[in-house]
Amino acid sequence: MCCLSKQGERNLPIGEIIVTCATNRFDVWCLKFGVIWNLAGLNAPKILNPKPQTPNQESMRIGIVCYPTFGGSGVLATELGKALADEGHEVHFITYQQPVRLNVFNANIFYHEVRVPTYPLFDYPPYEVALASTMVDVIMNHDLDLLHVHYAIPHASAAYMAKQIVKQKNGRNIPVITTLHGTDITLVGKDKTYEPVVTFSINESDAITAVSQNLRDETFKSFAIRKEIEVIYNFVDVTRFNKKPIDAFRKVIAPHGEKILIHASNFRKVKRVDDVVKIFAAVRKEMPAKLLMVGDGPERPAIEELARDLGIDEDVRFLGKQEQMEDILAVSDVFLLPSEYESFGLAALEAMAARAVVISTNAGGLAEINVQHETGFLANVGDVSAMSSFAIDLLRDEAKLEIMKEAAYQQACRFDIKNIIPVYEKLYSRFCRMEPCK
Ligand code: GMT
Repeated sequence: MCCLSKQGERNLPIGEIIVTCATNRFDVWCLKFGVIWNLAGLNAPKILNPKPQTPNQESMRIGIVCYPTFGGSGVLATELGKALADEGHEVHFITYQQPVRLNVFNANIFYHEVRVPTYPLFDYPPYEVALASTMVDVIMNHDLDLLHVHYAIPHASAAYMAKQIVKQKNGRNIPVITTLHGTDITLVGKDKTYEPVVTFSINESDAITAVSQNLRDETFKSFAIRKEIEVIYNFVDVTRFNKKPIDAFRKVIAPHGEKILIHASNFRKVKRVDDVVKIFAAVRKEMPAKLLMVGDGPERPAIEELARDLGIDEDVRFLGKQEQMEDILAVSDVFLLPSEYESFGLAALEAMAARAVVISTNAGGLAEINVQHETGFLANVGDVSAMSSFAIDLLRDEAKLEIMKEAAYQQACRFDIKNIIPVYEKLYSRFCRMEPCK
């Protein structure tokens, strides 16, 4: 069985052992019986999957389509796939690039890259056509039981096309599950240019899920959806994020014991990152503090300039895109998320699992996870003054900060991966029964 089928890799069968070498990273990794050897330097083998991977009777072959980037939908889809593989299901990721969180070896995980050939005639290479064709190839050659697509555009319509092709080719009816994540509905999907295709392909999905009650309601408001939309909340692996702070790291960031505030996003307008900087400037006036800015995106240059204009740039650190969020969150006291809209706010949930108190807006589904005055604080969009006051009062009161950190953690536990994966499995098996499951 091969795992990663990315360009530039070689699968070398040696007797019964299959060794896969990937040369697309800094290090050369070799996989041997589920053990990774880092040939570039580390001596000790890293056992990545302690759980036995014996497929259970209900095991399914699941295709997952998502954006492979740092966006919330891609992160969630990847974590879902990894967890399903741990449960013994065979998971096939179909994306144009290896998903950022797909950083482990698991014999049940396969990766299929969507290649989009260019041609001088194409100003816009037809990604959706390439994606649908790759889906057909993977469904037929790996005998998938179902396709689960994350983010409607263009994944739901490409899945519809793939479904029709497979039906015509061999009479199989491959179930398609579409998970709506947020901006595919509230921003991009509503645009007249996309709306007819989005409405059609959502309606043609065998099952539709939304990541919050708010997103479900917004979808019914904006699109003529004829089917039920099930709410399956975002989840977090609490054991991964519940980490002890690394003292040395905290000292580097805040050498004099300053409070640490943090924001993480893709720095798009919808995140209102300027409000993060304004809130921090107000806090900074009252006490020594540091702000960590994780992520990158179009608003970053303007935000760096704003920090300089407000005279707080010395206390603001832009860390760029980071994979080890659990270590960064572990040293943080307050997570700021003043978004214009969040269907759910996965970044806030991860922060809560790491015991950071979330100060956010009450937009979208944020109030479904962040409980006012209990696990964190919420204010109207743009109410910088309220969010600043919440932060200042909290950071001045050490006892209250500790109580709220614990409450944030307890709330995150309700969204633990262990509680949500069985919900997806149940949904899959319902649709799997449309035709015999392997
Ligand atoms: O805006 C982002 O952070 C990216 C975006 C995505 O679709 O990749 O995130 C959306 O999906 C996440 C996972 O379901 C949600 O937790 C985010 O709230 C949602 N973002 C927005 O609604 C703006």
